[in-house]
Amino acid sequence: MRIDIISIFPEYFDVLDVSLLGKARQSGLIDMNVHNLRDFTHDRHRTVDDTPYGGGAGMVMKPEPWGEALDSVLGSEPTAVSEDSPLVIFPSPAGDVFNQAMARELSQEKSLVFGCGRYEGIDQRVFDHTATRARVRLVSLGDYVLNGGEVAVLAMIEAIGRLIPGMVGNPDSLVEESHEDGLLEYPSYTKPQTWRDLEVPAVLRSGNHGAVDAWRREQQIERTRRVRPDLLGEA
Ligand code: 6GU
Repeated sequence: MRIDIISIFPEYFDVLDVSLLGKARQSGLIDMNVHNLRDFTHDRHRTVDDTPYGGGAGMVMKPEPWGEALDSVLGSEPTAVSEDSPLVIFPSPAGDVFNQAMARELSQEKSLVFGCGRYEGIDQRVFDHTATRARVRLVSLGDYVLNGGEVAVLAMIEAIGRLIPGMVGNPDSLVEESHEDGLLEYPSYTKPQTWRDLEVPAVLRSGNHGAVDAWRREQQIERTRRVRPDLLGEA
């Protein structure tokens, strides 16, 4: 998968060199390219924002640097938008909420472009123009406000990257985790059997695989009912 990221803080993405994703980059499974939006400005101050038309608080990101940055990533010749067009994702609290199903969907893409906004947002025409030559989605991490899209994109790339075939050592570990079956994960235990007077549940030491599976399922349902009843309808 090719991933391009456009941001005024490319340093945010240095952490993607470590851990599992770092290995995926070294092995060529993920080809990631971070672009500094300010490299697409032409004034001495490398200006990327300006005051909003219509007034109001804060600053808005100017369209010109975004246009040039996206031209450089997508190519500047006009092309018809199709299923095969790159997918450009703009992280935004106004977008569709990111979840495991979306991560799985996005892990199938050949090319993802992330455009990280800051300040009060990006000039609307950047979205409108990009939609004439690529597929465009606004995606939110949840109902709270971050200062910019960078941290949201890090979370999305980690969730997407680990679903790319060849990424996680044991594919079973992907199946048995929270959200994959619409339920939260069951509690896990390892040795020692007693720790600070706390015992590992007897059923897990019984050797009865049917009983273990039933107990785990029950725990998943109970935990989901308690913490995330909204998920139970879907599962
Ligand atoms: Cl994707 N961006 C920003 N700026 N804030 C957010 C978000 C995204 N998701 C939740 N809050």
